Amino acid sequence: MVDLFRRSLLIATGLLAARPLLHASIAAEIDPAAPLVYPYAVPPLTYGYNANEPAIDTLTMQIHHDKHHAAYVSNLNAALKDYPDLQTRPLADLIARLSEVPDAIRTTVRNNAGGHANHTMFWQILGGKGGQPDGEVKAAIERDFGSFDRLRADFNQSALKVFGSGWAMILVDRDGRLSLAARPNQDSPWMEGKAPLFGNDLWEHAYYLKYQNRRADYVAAWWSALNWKAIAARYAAARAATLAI
Ligand code: MN3
Repeated sequence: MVDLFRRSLLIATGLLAARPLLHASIAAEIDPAAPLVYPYAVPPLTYGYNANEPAIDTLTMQIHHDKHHAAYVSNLNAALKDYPDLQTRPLADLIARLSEVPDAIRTTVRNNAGGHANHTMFWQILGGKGGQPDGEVKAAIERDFGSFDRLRADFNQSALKVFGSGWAMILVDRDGRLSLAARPNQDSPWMEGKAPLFGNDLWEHAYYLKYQNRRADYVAAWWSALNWKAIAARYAAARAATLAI
């Protein structure tokens, strides 16, 4: 059944033909303070599709980045096409002021702008080798959670409690304080004016090809692909109130 599912998914997404493992245009570096503006675009990965192996398999990365994220971006751009006033708002501002988005497109913007925000963050904080944070992030974790092991255990427990699709995240406030949060669907903490430091995508599309129903295995393995340098850059941007998404 899994093979059939995998094959039909490959055909449906046009990935059956062999594809190179590396993205055609890998960005040199991440600027966590660069605002996302209309027309929105899927940010290129700063690492290869295979960089998160074995925690996240190459095919999942290809479909997730090139198809799922691209769909959020395409839907968002289409929704905003006839709303020039909204087009001038950077993404974090757009979703922080959802009440100002007309009824006709508000749900579409919530889901797809949230999806764009969440996935942009997600690609930024992956592509690393896991391990443990150091410097200011390590100090903040030890102050607010007691230890890195405690944060990881609490985060994983929160991730397993998310019913259906959603996200587990660590938020960071202006004072650098960290807190654990979970959000359903593609809701983003920016919708409440809160900044995500890092988070994990718990939609089945993020792990089903490799893990099927074993979300706990995915959640445990995911830490080995984290890029603590990128997370430290996000932390510094949050402290400077320049974190863009
Ligand atoms: Mn996703």
